[in-house]
Amino acid sequence: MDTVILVIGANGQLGSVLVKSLQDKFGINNVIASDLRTKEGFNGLFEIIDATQFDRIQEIVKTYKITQIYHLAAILSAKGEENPLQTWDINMKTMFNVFEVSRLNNIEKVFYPSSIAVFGDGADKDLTPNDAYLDPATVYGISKASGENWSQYYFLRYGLDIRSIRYPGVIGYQSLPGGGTTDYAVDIYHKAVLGESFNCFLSEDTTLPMIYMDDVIRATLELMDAPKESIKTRTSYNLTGVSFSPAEITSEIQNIYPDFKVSYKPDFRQKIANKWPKSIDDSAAREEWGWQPKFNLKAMTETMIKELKAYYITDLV
Ligand code: AKB
Repeated sequence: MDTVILVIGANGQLGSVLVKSLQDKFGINNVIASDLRTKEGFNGLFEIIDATQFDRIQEIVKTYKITQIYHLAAILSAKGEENPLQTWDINMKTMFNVFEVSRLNNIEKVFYPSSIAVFGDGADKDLTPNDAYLDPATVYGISKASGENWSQYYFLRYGLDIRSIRYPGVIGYQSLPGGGTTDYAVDIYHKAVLGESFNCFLSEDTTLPMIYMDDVIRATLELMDAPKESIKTRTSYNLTGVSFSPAEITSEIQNIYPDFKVSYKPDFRQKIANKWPKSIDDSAAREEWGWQPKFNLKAMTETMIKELKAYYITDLV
């Protein structure tokens, strides 16, 4: 049977890059991208799906004979705090719809992203272990901690093969994040390349776990490719690439743009970041399915700046 993949939330920061990689791997006609709105210039198969609508997901699954679903739609940590009950409703409803449609239609594999937002003060901040106590302080984090347990439940009760990674902050040049606490680490590169100064909403010493886009896409595909027997963790896997603070990323950027200036004005997002790990122990992912990050802060910075320069130059011509 051919692998036919549905990506829900395909227009987001990760979705837009992941869809391209899935198209390269499985063929453009075997990947159905979906989101609330179409995306200008998108190349491939696209369907409008509001994932709060069970029937719509089921219709697309049946029409295209979908075998795998990547459910990337969610309201993130910072945005989610604006309306906690609505965030809970959307994050949980979309998740249950995907899990139920998958169970009822014998979907082979489901990808459900979790986040470092599941951790709170009950977990060690340094090298946070995979099985740390989870006491998230944002509604996004609560929804993901709960979603991890539901993933495990669907696996144990129904045998649904759901796989999950706790994403750290994702940094890439191809797309912009929206509504997260780690978003500054993408914006800062754009400002540097545009020759502008940057005002950071986190304090200069706020260290958080992050990962470069190429690494996170590779991790996601490697996890989905791994033999079922090697997936021993059915809640979610810790995963990391690199940890740094705003001061450290600034100094790395200043190696390329010595005049780049950053000021600091912590806002409500500082409180969210203060609850999160500084670094992550991802040894379970390394041992169980061979995870190895490739990009450190220097390599990431050089690539981000090179790619954004090319992007802005093309855009300006
Ligand atoms: C956020 O900041 O909310 C996300 C995340 C770490 O899940 N980038």
